[in-house]
Amino acid sequence: MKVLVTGFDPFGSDKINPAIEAVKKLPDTIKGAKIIKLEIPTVFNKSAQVVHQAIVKEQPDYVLNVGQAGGRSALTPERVAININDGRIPDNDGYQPLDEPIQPDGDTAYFTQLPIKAMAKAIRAAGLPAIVSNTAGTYVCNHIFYQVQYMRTKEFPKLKAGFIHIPFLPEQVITRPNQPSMALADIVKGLTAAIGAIVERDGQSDIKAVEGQNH
Ligand code: PCA
Repeated sequence: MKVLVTGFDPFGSDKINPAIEAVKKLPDTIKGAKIIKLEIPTVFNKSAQVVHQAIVKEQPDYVLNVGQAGGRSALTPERVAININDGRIPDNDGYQPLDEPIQPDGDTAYFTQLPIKAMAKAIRAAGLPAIVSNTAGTYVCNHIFYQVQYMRTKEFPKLKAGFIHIPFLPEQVITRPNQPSMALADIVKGLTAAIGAIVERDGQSDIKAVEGQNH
């Protein structure tokens, strides 16, 4: 089995992105699955081109895109990607779409094929906080999550794909008082546990567990 794991480069005012830092440190195999690691740009559309090329080249069974969610205190597997680009800030190429569909002929939203509840459980079993998230935002993270789902419907029907957001690193919150952070080694440990759950649940549906939220 092969899992393509991507991490974004730094964006906005940050000089570092925990996503690519953690992805680089993942083991080369997890529970027997080969892990392919790829840095992608925090750029609308270009990020999707880079991931598309890698899917064609590597033919992975799974794609897991990883991104920073500053302000979150837990690792958060994402449930749903929505068909909207709405940038709070410009991307790394200076493009700031407002309320544009990602794919005019795409579905309004796609649910992930990943076992997000099993992933959250595995992250907690590794001693780290996890929350199933119901929004990946409207910036490049939701964009890549949506684009990979769209590619799946058009070109790669056997692919299973999804997204996980991760917190800031401690050094990113030195000048951001009262913001949560997580050590890089812990993020790597949590991602490894989450990918382990993906590999273990292959061919099965997600576990039944209470992970819903009122708001
Ligand atoms: N986080 C941003 C884009 C790149 C990243 O790591 C997001 O959540 O959209």
